[in-house]
Order: sequence, then C-alpha cells, then structure tokens
Amino acid sequence: MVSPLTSAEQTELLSELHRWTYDPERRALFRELALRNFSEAFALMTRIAMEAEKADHHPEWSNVYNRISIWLTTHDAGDVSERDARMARIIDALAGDQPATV
Ligand code: H2B
Repeated sequence: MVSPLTSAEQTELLSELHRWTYDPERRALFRELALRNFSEAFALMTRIAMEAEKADHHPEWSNVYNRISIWLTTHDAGDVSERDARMARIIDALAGDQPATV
C-alpha cells in the first residue's frame, strides 16, 4: 500500500516540478508537452512507455498530433504519491526542455 503525499509534501513537490500542476478532478500531476510533429511526440511517448514499464508505473495520457497530455496518479493511494513524483522526474529528463503547449 502506497501512501498519498501530504498536502505540504505535494506543495513542495509542485515547486520543484515547475512544469507540472495538480489536477484536483483526477487527483493527479498534470503536464502538457508540445513537440515538433506527431513522429516526435509518439517517439517520446515510446521512450516514456519503456521507462513506465520498468518502473511499473504508467501514465494516463492523450495525444493529439504533436501534443501530449500526461496525468500521473497512484490508484492504490487514491492520489499523488512518491511513485508519481519519481515518474514525473523521469518524464522531465526524457522530454528535455520542451515548452508547454503553444
Ligand atoms: N500506474 C499508475 N500510474 N498508478 C498505479 O497505481 C499503478 C500503475 N499501479 N501501474 C500498478 C501499475 C499496479 O496496477 C500493478 C499491479 O503494479
């Protein structure tokens, strides 16, 4: 059983992960990415998918052409946990300095 982050921990996490926001409806970390085109977006999704599989922690996401929307939440915890924080850091490292959706 994984514990959700406390609200203080969540606030601290969001100040560290400045590309992510909290989506209260989905109780999830949320980030949007805009790549140059569909191929680059899907290639990044593939790299993220490989890491997600290794970590046994999977994104909820959608893709429209060059854009990817990603939500991270921990079902067992019913909210954001340290597992989502870890996955968000991995995604940031793979995505590099992609700007938010333009
Ligand atoms: N991914 C995410 N994002 N949250 C989870 O709670 C989760 C997961 N649980 N991937 C994992 C798989 C669980 O279902 C398996 C059985 O370990």
